[in-house]
Amino acid sequence: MNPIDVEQYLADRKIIIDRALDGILPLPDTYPSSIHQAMRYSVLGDGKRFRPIVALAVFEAMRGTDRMIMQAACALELIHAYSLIHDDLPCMDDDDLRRGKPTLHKAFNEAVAVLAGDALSALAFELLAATGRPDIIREVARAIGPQGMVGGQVVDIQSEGRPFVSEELEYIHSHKTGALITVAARVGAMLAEAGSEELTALTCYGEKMGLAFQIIDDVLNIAGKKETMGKNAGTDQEKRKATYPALFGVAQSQREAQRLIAEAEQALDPFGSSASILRALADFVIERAR
Ligand code: GRG
Repeated sequence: MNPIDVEQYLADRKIIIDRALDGILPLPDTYPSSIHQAMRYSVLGDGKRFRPIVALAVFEAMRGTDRMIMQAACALELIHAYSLIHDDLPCMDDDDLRRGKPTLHKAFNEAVAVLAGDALSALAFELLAATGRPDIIREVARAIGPQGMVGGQVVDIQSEGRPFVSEELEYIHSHKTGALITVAARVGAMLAEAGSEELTALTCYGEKMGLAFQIIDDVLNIAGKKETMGKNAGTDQEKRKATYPALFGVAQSQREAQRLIAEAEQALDPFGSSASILRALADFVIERAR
């Protein structure tokens, strides 16, 4: 079998997802236009679309046929964009650069940024409702709520500038970032009607890969280039954030991410060659420079 060109795969998928997102987001001149312009500013353009790509790739590996998959995948990207907007606000990480351009509150203002996040969340759940699957709506709501993404962000903010232990760090990373990547894998599997053993294996894949994703995000914040990443580097150290490199150093953090990715790929063993693209996505997580 030919080796997978994962960069090409991601680029091809991004085009398809962006076309769908463009159709889903209200036109920029829809009244009140400032909020619709803000939503489009944050969602469209740069960004890897990793979460919807994971959902689509799992769905295809499980030979899913439900035509609502694209709506569900796009809902995950809207939620991700919402989390980035709020994460960048002055009351959170206070960043001025995201996806190679000024953060939303810099380009518009803080009120519009808060409201654009709220609006993207509402639109995401409208899309999820269109799947007709209350189980999927519940899964996503739980993954991003106080026991998921919001919970991780709360502990992240509270742990700034004070000593922290590895258990706390794992909690932050697996919740603020891992939960959405895990639920992306689960949504793809659930819409494809995967069996319970398959769902368990794909959940493990998502959890390990999601944790590794944030560890590499931490490493890139130290070792990455602002121009490549489209966001500022060095900010975690400035804010004395709870990160893997702060606790273990860069080299050990990379080894930990590699170990997690090996475990994520092990979880795919039962699927054989039908999960090749899922393995390639896992490898991308530790090889990425952005
Ligand atoms: C949205 C429910 C909800 C809650 C808001 C602000 C917040 C609570 C959570 C923050 C979560 C957050 C921003 C975690 C960081 C995740 C992360 C690694 C972002 C970067 O993801 P990439 O690299 O970015 O996929 P692109 O730009 O490629 O999409």
